[in-house]
Amino acid sequence: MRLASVLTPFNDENLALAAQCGVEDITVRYPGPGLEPLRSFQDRVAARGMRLAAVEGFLPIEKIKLGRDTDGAELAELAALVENMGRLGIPILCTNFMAGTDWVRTRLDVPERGGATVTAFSLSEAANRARSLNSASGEIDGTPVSAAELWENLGSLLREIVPVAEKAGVYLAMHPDDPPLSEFRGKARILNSVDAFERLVSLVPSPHNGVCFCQGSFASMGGLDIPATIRRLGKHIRYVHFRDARGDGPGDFVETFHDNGPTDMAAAMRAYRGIGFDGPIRADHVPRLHGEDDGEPGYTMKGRLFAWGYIRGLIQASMTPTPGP
Ligand SMILES: [Mn+2]
Repeated sequence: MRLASVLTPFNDENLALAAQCGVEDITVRYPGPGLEPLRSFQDRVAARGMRLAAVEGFLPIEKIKLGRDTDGAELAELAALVENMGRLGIPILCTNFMAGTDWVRTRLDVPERGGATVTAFSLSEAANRARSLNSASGEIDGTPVSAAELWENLGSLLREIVPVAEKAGVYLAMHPDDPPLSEFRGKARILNSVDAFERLVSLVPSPHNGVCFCQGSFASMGGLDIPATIRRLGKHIRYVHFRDARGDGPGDFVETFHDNGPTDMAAAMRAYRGIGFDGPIRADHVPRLHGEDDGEPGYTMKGRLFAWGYIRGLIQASMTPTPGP
């Protein structure tokens, strides 16, 4: 397993901090069309002795999700991205299939340990206060879409893009809906359960049609045994977002420090090792710490420093067999 991170902002200071703290793999948000923007990121990451391992976020697939890519422009751009990643040896493209939003929260300032703040979601508050974070479009448009339509659009996409990914040597990793609701503001959500992920990988069976195991999103589905779920999805897991959430299911949860939630994170790490997972495991959303009041919720840097150390410790501990009684 390789300790991974996104850097926000992606700059020389944060690249240096990552390299110093033992981060091995870096994720970048989609920088736009063409080989050169990716190559430029890759060169800066490689100069610090790390690997550019994944692209995620801001992908050109918003029309595809809604079945409106009538001229195929988005599909062509996505295929070009996959091919360029293949040329550069960037192994993982993390996608999601949330239509009209990216991740959504209703609060951005819930107190966690020592006054650090985290994000939370409450369905009862969502009518007025929902904010879509990290969204390419920014706004939640009002066009309804059904689950059947989304599955159809997803199947169409995978039938086109999985062969491109196979040829390029790139692994697609689908992120769960966050929150993993069945519907949000008139738009169905379909990647909201373990069954849904088994359906996803069966649509176009291939090692290149895989799963991003966003542990916090699975935790907020409610009632799941996380290590058992990791074992159930097993070989399909290509990429891990490591975090935790506390609450009563997808309509009411709050994020936590990586070491302060309900999930047995050490057991989760042993489960990844047990399934033979050897890919990037990325520190996902982090609390906002003292002095970071203006930072992007979930994506400030001080909490990430803490998360890197904690995750690196768990990775190393997972290599050692648990002593017997
Ligand atoms: Mn995630």
